[in-house]
Amino acid sequence: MVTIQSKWRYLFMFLGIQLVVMALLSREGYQKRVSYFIRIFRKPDTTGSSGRNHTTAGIIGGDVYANLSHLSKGHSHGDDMPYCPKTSPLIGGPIHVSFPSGLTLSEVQRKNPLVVRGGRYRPPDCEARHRTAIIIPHRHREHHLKFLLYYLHPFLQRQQLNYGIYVIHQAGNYTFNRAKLMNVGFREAMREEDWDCLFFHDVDLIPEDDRNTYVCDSNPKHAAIAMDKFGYKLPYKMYFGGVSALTPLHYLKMNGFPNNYWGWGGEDDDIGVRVSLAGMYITRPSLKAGRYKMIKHKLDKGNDVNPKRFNMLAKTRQTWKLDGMNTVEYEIISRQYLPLYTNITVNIGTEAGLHPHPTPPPPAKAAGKPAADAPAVVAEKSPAKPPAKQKEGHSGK
Ligand code: BGN
Repeated sequence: MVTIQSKWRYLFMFLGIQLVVMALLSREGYQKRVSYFIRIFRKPDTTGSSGRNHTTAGIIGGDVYANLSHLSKGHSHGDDMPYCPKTSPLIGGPIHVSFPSGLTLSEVQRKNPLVVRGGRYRPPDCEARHRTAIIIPHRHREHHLKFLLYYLHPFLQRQQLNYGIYVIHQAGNYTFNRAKLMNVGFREAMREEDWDCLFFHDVDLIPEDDRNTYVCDSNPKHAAIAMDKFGYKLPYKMYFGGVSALTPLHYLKMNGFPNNYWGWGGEDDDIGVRVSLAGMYITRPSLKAGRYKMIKHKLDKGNDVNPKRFNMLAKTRQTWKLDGMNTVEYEIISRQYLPLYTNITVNIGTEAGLHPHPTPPPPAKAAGKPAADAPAVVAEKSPAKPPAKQKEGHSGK
């Protein structure tokens, strides 16, 4: 009888303990759920000045300027400076990216006191292990450039790089040519400094994690692997667009980028194909680190979709050695060493060449009528439909 009673007692005690444990566990779950909902409804910090908060995909992001406040101008770059550590202690992982209205270039300048003329920087307290040039093709995107500079400068400083930012600005109104501008950027940047890595960077892509280090790999690297516009994953296996990193040797081995893709699309795929044709392969950071936010915009004027891109891409195997760094022609119009970047304005000509022949004036005008409405140089515009097959590929070079 006694034993039966004590058995019951133990059973009740056991059930009691179970109940208490269950209550505690459910309370913890409840707290998690409550704090999850509180975070969803909390207004995001648009100034980016405080600790950490959430991006649209739910990843916690910190202020990109947070780790930089203690760096000061005080140090001089002597011979006795130690090398920076292999992994920068300033790296913080996810970065909160937002686009507050009212940001100005002078505000960006104020927040980056250690950046010098031409958009150059070296860590003040150690000798950088890497020298990286950022090449940004550009036209009519001042608004995007301002945000990119706002995020990129501190991002690169956190990585303790010796870096320079080059903006390659296409002069005139002829169709945009992203890849040719990259070739110009490569040559002009290498003329100035012995960079050991070049990052070819779209103006509208903001890196969201500073573990995505802007240094080169032993093979060409595709850095923009997880963009918000593609749901933070690669849109297709061979994608090489947005941001890529090559050493000067990689670049020359693949004869640089193509010069003949005028307008939107295909040039990045051509570059990806060149990588493998030159006997190299594409490396990538992790999906976690290679995250980018794209600044939303409409398709630009002067950058219409290139209807020739399919045919051109089909011929990369035949064309890559004939068109690229070995044939690039351009004229530098100006080179300005601005506080936050080096601005190189360049004439890259048109599909008809660097100095297309002016079309002969129509007979009536030649016979004495003033030709006030005739432009001095008439540039051929790319046709809306792909022309006959033999005209594809090399256009005017
Ligand atoms: C692809 C484009 C790329 C572009 C990506 C992402 C082409 C060539 C088709 C054979 N490629 O479709 O240039 O970066 O989409 O937008 O259009």
